[in-house]
Amino acid sequence: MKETLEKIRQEALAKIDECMDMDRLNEIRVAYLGKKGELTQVLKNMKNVAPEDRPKVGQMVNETRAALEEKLEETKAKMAAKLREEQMKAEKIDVTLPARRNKVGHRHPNTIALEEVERIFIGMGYEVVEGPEVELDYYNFEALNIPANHPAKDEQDTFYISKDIVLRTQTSPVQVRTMEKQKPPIRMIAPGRVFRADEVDATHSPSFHQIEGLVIDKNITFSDLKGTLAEFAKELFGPETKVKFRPHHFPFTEPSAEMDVTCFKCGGKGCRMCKGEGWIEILGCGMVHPKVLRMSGIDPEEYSGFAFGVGLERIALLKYEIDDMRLLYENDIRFLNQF
Ligand code: 2U9
Repeated sequence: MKETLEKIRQEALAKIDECMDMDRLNEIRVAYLGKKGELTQVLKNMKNVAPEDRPKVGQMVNETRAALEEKLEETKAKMAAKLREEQMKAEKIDVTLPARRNKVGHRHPNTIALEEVERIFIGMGYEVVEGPEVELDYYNFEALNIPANHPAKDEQDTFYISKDIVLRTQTSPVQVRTMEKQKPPIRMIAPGRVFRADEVDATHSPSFHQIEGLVIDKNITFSDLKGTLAEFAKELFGPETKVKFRPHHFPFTEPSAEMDVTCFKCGGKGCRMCKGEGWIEILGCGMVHPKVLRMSGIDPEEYSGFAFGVGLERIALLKYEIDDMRLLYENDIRFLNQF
């Protein structure tokens, strides 16, 4: 028996020594230590061994098994280390390769224009306030003196979510909400996305941006409006810029006006930019209607105020001499890179 076990041991160790890969190593393990393996067979034949010899034979089998297991483990570890070494060599990283250049994005023309307008008004002591894009019909129309039968409320112009809820068509609801919450003095601008059921063309989009402003205090007059907006125009288009006000009508302001600025390209002489006019229309404005003040809980006998509204895209198109609004929404990197 001793010789048989020694033979098995020598044979198995020799095979392990010759073994070149993991699969073969596993085959050897099964052939000797597996259920039907040679060493296991020896144990099964124990019944043929004289009872007094059994403990001794059992011990010898165990020693052989331990020796084989140790050798198998050792060989397996060596193989794994070799494999890893080969892998490391194959995957060597060339740290001298230049890194890919990081593409840094930059601000959209709308964002540049918005930050410029915000800078100007913050400098004059205004707060920047935002509000919901999905609005109650009340805040978007009713509270701004736009009655039920007004053409602006037509489904042709407004996206309705339900009878009482709309996608805001102007940022004015933000001012109304502020007036309800806050006692005057109020000095604020409300920038944000607005929605109108317009077909897309070079100057229209169903979703665009506005910046509206509101000032409410005691003794605010049209002179405050003119002075403020003239200063704004100078800051935005240059110190030579002059302004002119033409009478207009808005339901939420009375009196109302539109403001033109002298063309910043030709200085007012007339050019392609201003279509030969010398003037460019830039915003709408007016003194807040007493009914609008009263509806939001502000006494028009005690307070007065002015408001204005300007299209952000209009400013971006003018300032950066872009001739088609659609370019602002396509996000073509060749276009955006220019600003
Ligand atoms: C309150 C009271 C009055 C906001 C105003 C305009 C005039 C105006 C247009 C400019 C171009 C909209 O984007 S546009 O089409 N806006 O002309 N907006 S006065 O008046 C308000 C706002 C809020 C409580």
